Amino acid sequence: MNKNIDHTDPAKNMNPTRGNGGETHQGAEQGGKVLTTQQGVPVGDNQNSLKAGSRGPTLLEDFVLREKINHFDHERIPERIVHARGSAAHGYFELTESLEEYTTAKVLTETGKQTPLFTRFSTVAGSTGSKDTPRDVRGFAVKIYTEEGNWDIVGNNMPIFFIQDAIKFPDLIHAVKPEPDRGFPQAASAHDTFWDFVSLSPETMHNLIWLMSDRGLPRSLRMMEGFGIHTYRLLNKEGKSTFVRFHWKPVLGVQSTTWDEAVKISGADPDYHRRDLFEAINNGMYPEWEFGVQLFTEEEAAEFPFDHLDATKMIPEELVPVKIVGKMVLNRYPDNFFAETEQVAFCPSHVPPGIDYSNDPLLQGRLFSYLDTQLSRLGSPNFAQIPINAPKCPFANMQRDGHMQMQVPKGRVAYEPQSLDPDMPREGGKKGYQSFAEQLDDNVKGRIRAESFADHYSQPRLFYRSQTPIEQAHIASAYAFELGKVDTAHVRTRMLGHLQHIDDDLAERVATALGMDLPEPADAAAPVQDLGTSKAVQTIGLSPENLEGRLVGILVAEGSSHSEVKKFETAAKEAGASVKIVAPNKEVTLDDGTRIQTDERLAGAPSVLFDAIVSIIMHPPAKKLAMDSAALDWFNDAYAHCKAIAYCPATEEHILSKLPIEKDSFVTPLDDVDGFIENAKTRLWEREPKVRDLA
Ligand code: HDD
Repeated sequence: MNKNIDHTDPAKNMNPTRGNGGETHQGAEQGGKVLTTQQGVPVGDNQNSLKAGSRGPTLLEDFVLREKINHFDHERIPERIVHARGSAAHGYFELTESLEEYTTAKVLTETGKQTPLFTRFSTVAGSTGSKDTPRDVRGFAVKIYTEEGNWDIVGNNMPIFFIQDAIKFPDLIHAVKPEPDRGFPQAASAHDTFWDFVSLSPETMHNLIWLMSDRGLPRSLRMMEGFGIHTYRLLNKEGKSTFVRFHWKPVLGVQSTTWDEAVKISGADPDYHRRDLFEAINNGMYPEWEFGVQLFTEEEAAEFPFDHLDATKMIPEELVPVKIVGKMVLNRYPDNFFAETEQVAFCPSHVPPGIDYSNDPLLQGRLFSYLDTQLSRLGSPNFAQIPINAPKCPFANMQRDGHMQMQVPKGRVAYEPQSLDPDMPREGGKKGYQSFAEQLDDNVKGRIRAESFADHYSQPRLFYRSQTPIEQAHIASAYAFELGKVDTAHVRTRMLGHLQHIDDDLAERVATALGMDLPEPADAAAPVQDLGTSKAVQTIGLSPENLEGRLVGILVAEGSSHSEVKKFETAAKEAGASVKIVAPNKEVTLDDGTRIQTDERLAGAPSVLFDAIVSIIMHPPAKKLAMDSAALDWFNDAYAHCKAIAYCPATEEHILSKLPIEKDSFVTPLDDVDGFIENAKTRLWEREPKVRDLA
């Protein structure tokens, strides 16, 4: 029979729920804050429920237990229907060049001022608990708390979208989400329903080729471009409108992983991007983007060889250069994931005066959808009162009541116009938000798609032809991989029909990799144009030649040379990289007797987590490591992913000599630190055809 525990004095008692009962509570009596219920009633014992006797039934009377469990049972809210998995950070926006000529929006006219913002990055298809590195579009949503109201730029890391009209969005998403009868695949487009839908919707071809490119596999959230995508309007003092597209350009450049790497990272660290963002900000390496605009007039737009209201078309930078006018810096990780990252509610309909919409039919549909989704996700029209969503400027209106009302409005007046209370808010007339007085044609109502939206292949062609040969090989391999997962032959055939309009070589490579013959080309709704090329759409070409934001892994073991470790660590850090020390054990003693705690054990830190690797090990441990598949994979994968490798003599003798690793210019001995640092800035893409059968 257990001895009864006196729950009224837990500090004095041995606690059976903790260890062997030897510990005592570190509670309020030791000076901490008192734990209370939601009603503020102090809780005496948070370890034991109220029972009738020590082994008797739990009593319904126990309001502490019931309140705690009840709240827990309701902790989850519905996840976002798309973009469920995301990571976010606080920061600021700063304008460097005024756009006063084009807009009245203060955030775009007052230079030098820092305006707070919150940015959430996301994958599209996966659930909230899915991995960070699927092949997918990434959401790039920025909420700027301007002094004239919140401005949400809800964009992606690609400058275009899959569809032209919002009415197709539910079908697109149903097609890419796990198939409804079987519930898989999670966070993947490589399945029949997705390719069935897109192959029947040729407008998807442009976003598809971006998705198949390295842009679908970002190395880090800090190394992605962001795009507002749609054409918006800027309105100036005179009410004149200028069309605009918004851009975010990462200071760290655009960088991606290889597909094989992304697959392995998802096993090694499903939180790869979230952790990277967290660590970068906590280490003071604040991610930064330049903010740019493409500005053009109605007359200029009329000359474009595509329709600027069509969200499946980008405006090549060669046609309208991106003017850099500001920057975004992310400098604070959220304090609480749920309260901020999960509850943040973006709506493209949140714009301050001076920024307005175009008639892009995709944008118009979005203006309805986001507000609607927040009502079901956050449960109340009062979601704007949640701290992360609330404007940071004064706000006042006659909206009242509803679930979770947090405000206590005073007075008898909750309507407008009114003449009883001079302090209540009134409409602002010319000072308020003005919509552009657009002259509408004498249009006929109908479910119509403009003729000017019909060209679905010219821009995918421009994209493909702008890539380096290795990027083209990645694209062809990605189509082959994804279509290889499609069981329905006619869907694959239909896709090959589309690819021929994009580029014959691409179509042939994919058909060969699938072992299929090319069918007749698909019917094209408009003639395919040769729009030239654009370097701005490359990935490899846009990587900066420095080590900023990269991670170098140094493998050590018992007896490793401390001075060599220091040498590489210092050189990598001086070049702007971070360094992690990896060893077979969590702690090791180096050659000078220094005992260090490593950052990672080898078994938990495969080389896919690093941008370049160094091996500094002695002969006895090297011999042992040569029999460890995790160690062999460490070198094999770094080599297969075209990374720089610096090796010591023991590594060479016991490990590299056993592996199919050629000593090319990126596999260098320890004495060439400078060479290693130089190599680590990029990848030896010429190596790739030797290690991978690309399409
Ligand atoms: Fe959307 C979320 C981006 C078209 C309906 N969308 C969502 C998020 C991003 C985008 C980044 C996540 C925001 C966050 O982090 O909370 N969506 C886009 C872009 C689009 C686009 C760039 C095209 C250019 N979306 C689009 C259409 C519809 C939606 C056409 C519906 C007609 N999107 C939603 C949504 C979501 C959403 C269902 C889910 C969660 C949310 O809104 O807040 O309403």
